[in-house]
Amino acid sequence: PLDGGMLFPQESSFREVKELNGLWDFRADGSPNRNEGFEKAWHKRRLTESGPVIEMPVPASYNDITQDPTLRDFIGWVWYDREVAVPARWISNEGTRVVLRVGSAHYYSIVWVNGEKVTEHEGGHLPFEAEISSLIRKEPTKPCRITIAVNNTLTLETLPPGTIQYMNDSSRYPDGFFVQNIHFDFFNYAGIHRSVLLYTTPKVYVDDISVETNFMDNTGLIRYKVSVQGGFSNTLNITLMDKDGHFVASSNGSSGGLRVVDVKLWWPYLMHENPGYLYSMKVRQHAHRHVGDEYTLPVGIRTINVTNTQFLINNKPFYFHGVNKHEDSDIRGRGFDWPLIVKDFNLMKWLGVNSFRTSHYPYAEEILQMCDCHGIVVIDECPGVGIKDIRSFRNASLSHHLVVMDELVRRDKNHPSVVMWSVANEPASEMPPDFEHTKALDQTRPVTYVTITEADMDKGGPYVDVVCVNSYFAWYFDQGRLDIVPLHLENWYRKYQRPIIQSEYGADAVPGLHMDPPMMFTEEYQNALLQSYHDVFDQKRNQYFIGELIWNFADFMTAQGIYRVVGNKKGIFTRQRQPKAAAFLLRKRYWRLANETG
Ligand code: BDP
Repeated sequence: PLDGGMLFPQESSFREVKELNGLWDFRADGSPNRNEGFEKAWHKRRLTESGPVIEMPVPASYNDITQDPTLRDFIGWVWYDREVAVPARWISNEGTRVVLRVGSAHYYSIVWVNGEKVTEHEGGHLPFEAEISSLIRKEPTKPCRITIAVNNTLTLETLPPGTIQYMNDSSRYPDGFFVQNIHFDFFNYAGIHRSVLLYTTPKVYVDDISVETNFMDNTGLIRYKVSVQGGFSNTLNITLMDKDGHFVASSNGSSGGLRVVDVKLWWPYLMHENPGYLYSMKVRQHAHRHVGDEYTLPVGIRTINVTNTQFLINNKPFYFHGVNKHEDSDIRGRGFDWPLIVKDFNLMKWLGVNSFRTSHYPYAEEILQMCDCHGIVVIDECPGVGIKDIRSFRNASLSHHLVVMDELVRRDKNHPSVVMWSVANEPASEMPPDFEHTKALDQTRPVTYVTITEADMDKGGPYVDVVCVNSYFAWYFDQGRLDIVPLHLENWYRKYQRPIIQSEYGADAVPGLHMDPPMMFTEEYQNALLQSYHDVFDQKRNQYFIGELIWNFADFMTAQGIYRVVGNKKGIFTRQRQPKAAAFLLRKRYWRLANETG
């Protein structure tokens, strides 16, 4: 089990947040053994003192920021550093706890403050933090120096996994030549991808909150658990307010229940005229001889249930019509970017999307918060992608996979928008991943994994609550032959007598390429392929078939290869978020589905 909670940093009368985004000093360690930074202890001084630096924006992937191809394709340690002025009141007040938090960095990170190591963390896409109160009080008058070293090397133990192959044949390769082998289809962007923050809490603080919700007739029920750390808390008051700030219910103690009369349920957008209804649960603790603390958690009251044939939200059948996404865009790579996030939400609403899957890793918390508010339903996926080597998965990555699921559930458990966990995408199908662990972590949500189309090989289906299947008929198989689509889909949907989501299907289209009759890579072919799948979906809807998620919302960057023309072009929007013809087809379909399925 993990040590402590991971509540999203929040400002209140008792807490402050200071963003450290902007320009950091940066250097990639290009030394032959990629280890000069540690040998020369770059963290002991400002990075400018150990050699040349460049400016690097945080948050952003570093890969596409410069004109240097070696930085784009760099593998190894990169170093970031900056100084920050810490407010005097944080230092002088011994009752203030100061925490340094990194929203995510890819892949392995080590963090120092004033030359002292404060934490290290394995894995991208999830936050990590360290309390630094005593360190900043050691040298109260000096600015505080933060150094972060990040290594993007993928191994058989990382998620996603990867291997590095050295080419020793000196007649064919220069000295030290190596290639990285990966089995996932997106660029291995690296760097500090989400905000770096300093935040404060009182010494005795609300460390974690968990809620589970239910309802009966008109009464909602919230069961909560609160953990307080740092000392003894005298009293814990819980107050629930509605959207307008009116009092609804209250309770005391570290666990208990709140009854909500005339409950307003959290509904997905398009199912109800008030989608995404959120209550505010204010948790206040009063500690003996210390300042109190307060944290307010948005809470949506809803239930999720899966029957043999249906996915139920608040006991009503829910049909997923949505997209798969990536955190990906020009220049910033996987770096957090508000304009992009808001644009994507606007595009999803324009399309009539009611759901998406966080393919193939956890997305920023701010995105989930927006989904909570807007009533957009999320399938929350862990970075278990590209697991093709069965032996390595069983031995090495499996234990790491469990920790990543722990971290994912800890971070996202309270989001009403998150309705299902996805433990892996297309793992070697002979070796389905461990579902029981995730089930034990969260009994309130179904668990799935995403399988590929070889129907007879799939072994995971029987274990999951919902079967998610990716198919690329008439694309990777039987190229150009749309007439085979119905037969193959039929084989798949017949296999399991349980709810099925078509979790991926699609075709690359190079925007502006036209041909009629349609040929592969044209906008016409993308449309025709989608249409041939839709015809089958429409026949299957209401008999096990509970959803369709297009691959992909937008074009995205990948490694270079003969299958990819500057990235994957299966987007219905370009990487710059302009529509291809398929976006209009989808838009028509999704709004029709919205009217038919409620
Ligand atoms: C699927 C993968 C996805 C790829 C897609 C494709 O899940 O990550 O991008 O194929 O090939 O199998 O476009």
